This record gives sequence, structure tokens and C-alpha cells, in this order.
Amino acid sequence: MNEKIAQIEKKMLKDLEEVKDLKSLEKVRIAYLGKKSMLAELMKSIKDLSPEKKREYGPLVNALRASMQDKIAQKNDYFEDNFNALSEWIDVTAPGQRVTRGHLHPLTIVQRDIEKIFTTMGFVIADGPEIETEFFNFDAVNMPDNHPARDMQDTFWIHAEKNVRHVLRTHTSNVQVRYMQEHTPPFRMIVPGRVFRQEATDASHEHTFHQFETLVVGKSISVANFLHIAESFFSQFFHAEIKIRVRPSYFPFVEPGFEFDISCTNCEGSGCSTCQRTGWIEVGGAGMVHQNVFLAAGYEKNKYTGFAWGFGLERLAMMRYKIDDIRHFHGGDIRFATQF
Ligand code: FA5
Repeated sequence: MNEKIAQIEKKMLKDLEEVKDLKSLEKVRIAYLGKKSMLAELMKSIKDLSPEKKREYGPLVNALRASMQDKIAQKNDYFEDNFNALSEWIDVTAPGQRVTRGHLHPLTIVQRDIEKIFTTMGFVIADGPEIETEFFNFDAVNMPDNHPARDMQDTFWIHAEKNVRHVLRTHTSNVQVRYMQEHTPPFRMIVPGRVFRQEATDASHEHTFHQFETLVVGKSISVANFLHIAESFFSQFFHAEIKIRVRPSYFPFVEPGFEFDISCTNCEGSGCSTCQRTGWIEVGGAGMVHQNVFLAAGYEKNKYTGFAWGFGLERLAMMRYKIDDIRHFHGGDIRFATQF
């Protein structure tokens, strides 16, 4: 019996050494541990032995079976590991796939540049809601109900809540009185932000665009302050010497009010197709803050003076990057976005 056990073990070890894959390993397993294997026969023969012999050989046969199971399992693990490594094989010499990096949208670049220039001039950046009450968007800035100037800002009205009518803000001027209510002059601040108008879009008009507002309030602020700040800002923004021209205009929240133009960044004022040969490009609206706006904020009448201006961020970005259609900004065309 001893000899038989040793023989089976020796043979199995030899067969195991020759195994090259999982398939031939399975054959060895069946041959040595299967129902019709030599080991199975050996185990069967034990029951015919005398009780002493059973006690002697039983544990030996069991140990042989355990050792065989162990060795086959080890070999099985080895093949499984190897097999997985082969199926997950990577050619480390193959050229990689280039991962394209994201970058800032041109409007974000322009907004950050504007903020940087103004903060170095001592301005703070203020913020306000895009869904605004009728009061802050219109009434507070001297545009009461039925004021004809409301018509110029085609408005998206939102259902009234608790009898308060709301709008998608039509301009960043909605932050003027909000800010004044919480701050005491003197102050200088800017409000960059998204605004909405119910417009039929064209190359220079969008329904969703960005403006930025500038508001400076103190005891003796004048148009001269406005001209100086505006010239400094535009010259820094365009890295060129920019001149400002103001023309009388009407906005209910300023008195006097004006439109302002900058000298053409393309031809430096000599006249070209960008400025329709005038040498000037219209940029935005401005003026001295109307005393009614100060009153709406709770300030005493004629205690302060100030200037405000507002203009379109997209229009500025179009000038800087020579973009011919405002609709590119939100068009989602990756060929446009990747140029910046
Ligand atoms: C206003 O919105 C005033 N709140 C600006 C202002 C502020 C005046 C403070 C005086 C004092 P206006 O409607 O003109 O004004 O718009 C200002 C700028 O926003 C325009 O000059 C233009 O650059 C831009 N803009 C207006 N409508 C559109 C539009 N549909 N698409 C893109 N840009 C626009």
C-alpha cells in the first residue's frame, strides 16, 4: 500500500510538470482526483482492510488526496494569473492618444481681464440676482410702471409671486440700488453679469448676453472722473492709447446721460470698415446718477454725486478678437471655442 501511494504521488508530480495550460491541468485533475482515478480506487480498497490497516493507511491516503488537491490548485492559480496578464496586455510602445485640455471661454477671459483692471484701480466687484424684482430692475432706477423707456428693454416677465412681479434682469443696473442700500458712499464698484432680453437675434444682438456696470459715488464725483476712469480702463484693456467721446443720450437713471464711443481699435481713429469710417465705435451708455436713484436707495437728496456706466461684454470681446457675429459665443461650436 505504501508503495502504491508513493507511486501515484510520483506519477502525478511528473504529469503536473508537463502541464502547459488550464485544459491539460483539468485532464490531470480528472485522472488523479476524478471518480475513476487511481486514488478513487485506492480509497475504495481501504474499506476491505482490517481495522488496524484502515487506521494505518486511511490517514496516508487522505494526506495524499489533500496534497494532490493542493498542488493542482497552485498550478491552477498560476495559469489563471498568467492568462489574465496576457489578455490585459498593453503595448507600451504604441503612440498615446492626445488628451485635449480645456481652456477658458473668451467671455471669461475678457471678464477676468476687466475685473483685474478695475480692482487695481480700487474698485470692488459686486453681484446681484439674475431673476430680479420689478422694483430693482426698473422702479428703483427711475423707470416706474408705464415709463416709455421700459419698452426699449424687451423684457422676459416671470409670474408674480405674492403680488411681486419678477423679470429676468434686463441690465446689470439692477444692482445699483441693491448695493447702495448696503453701503455708504464713497465707493466704487463694478458688476459683471448675465442679462436677458426678448430680442430677435442678429450678428450684434443676443437674447442672453453680458454687461458690466460701473458705479462710483461720493461727495464731488464729476464727468471728468468718468472720462479719466474710462480712458484708463479702455487703454489698459486694448493695450493702446484709447480716446473717449461722449454724446448726449437718455437713460432714466442718469442725468445728464450720454452714449460713449471709443476711438477705433482697428484704425486708431483714421476710419475703416470696422468703425464705418467714422473713427469711433459705440460702446455703451453712461451718465451722472439721477438723484431719484439715490432717493430709492434711501440716501438724502443732493448729498452725493456719482457716475454710472454700462456696456456689453460680448461687444468688447468682439472688438478685441475681431469676431463678426455675437451668436458664436453661445453657439456651442467647438471650432469657435478652440481658437482662444
Ligand atoms: C443699458 O442697459 C443701461 N443699463 C446701461 C447704462 C448703465 C447706462 C449705467 C447709463 C448708466 P443699453 O440698453 O444701451 O443700456 O445696453 C448697454 C449695452 O449692452 C449696449 O451698449 C450694448 O453693448 C449691450 N447690449 C444691449 N443689447 C444687447 C443685445 N441684445 N445683445 C448684445 N449686447 C447688447
